[in-house]
Amino acid sequence: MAKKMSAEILCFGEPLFEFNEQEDGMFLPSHGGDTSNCAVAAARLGASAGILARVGNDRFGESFLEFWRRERVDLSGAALVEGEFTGIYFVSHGPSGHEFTYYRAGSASCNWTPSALPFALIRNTKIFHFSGIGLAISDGSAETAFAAMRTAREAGAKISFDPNYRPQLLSPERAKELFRRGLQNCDIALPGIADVELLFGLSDPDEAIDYFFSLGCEIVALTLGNEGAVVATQSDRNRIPPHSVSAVDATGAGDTFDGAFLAEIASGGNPLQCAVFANAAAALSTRGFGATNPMPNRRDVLRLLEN
Ligand code: KDG
Repeated sequence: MAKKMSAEILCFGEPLFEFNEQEDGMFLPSHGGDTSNCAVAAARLGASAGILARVGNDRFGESFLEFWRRERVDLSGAALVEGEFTGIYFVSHGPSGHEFTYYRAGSASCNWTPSALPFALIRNTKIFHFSGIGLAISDGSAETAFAAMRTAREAGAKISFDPNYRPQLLSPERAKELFRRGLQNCDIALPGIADVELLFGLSDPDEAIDYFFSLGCEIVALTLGNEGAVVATQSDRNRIPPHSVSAVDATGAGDTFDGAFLAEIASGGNPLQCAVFANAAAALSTRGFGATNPMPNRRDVLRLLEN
């Protein structure tokens, strides 16, 4: 582990090296993995964000370290593990949007155990973010995610959770059980409506939000795909309309929303301001191929919001 010990937003999960199909049929190499995407989005917008991750000691793992360094993502919680490998995935684009093919079973991230956690780093963070994917890839990763979450919570951090359901990784029954536990322990819920409908059978945004409040969440920012977002606290609920942009690839749009939302929360924004900003950042992130390449910086987001 590196020496520096601080990140206001700390994201736990699996980084996946990405190969994203272009219009010419070639695959563009890049960096993905939902919570890494969230950390990169936040850091690109100027926030103090860090990653809690294990990658293999291979070229993909090294490439992640170089990438995070370039993006100013704090690396104190990143481990390059000897003898293990980094997961990869391919993105192809069909009539119903992007499709993922994974090569990740047994990756370094699947082999997390709670005893490997950097507890001091976790205790220093203001916001701890994790997702359904980190709960889905292995029992060890799920156990470690919950242990990290508990440590952060006991030290006074806000907990943020994005269910991010991937049916290839987990049965709906197990997902419901694990995600409910994630949601019962989070302050900020960042779900997407498609996942909520698939898992909990709720397609109406208001019913979905009421359900998250019943589990104990304080703030819910629900993304609605290309229909914008809804953000709610117990006392306030607002619908945010979509931006019209020429989208080519929505991979990582939800993660960009998460990173932008948390970046704004960390700097003291109220939930509505944060969601308006995040909704614009997410729209901009769909204009190019790849989970992270097209993520905007702060000036891009402000420019879109001014128009
Ligand atoms: O949200 C985009 C992510 O899903 C993508 O980068 C890959 O983390 C990933 C996953 O497990 O699907």
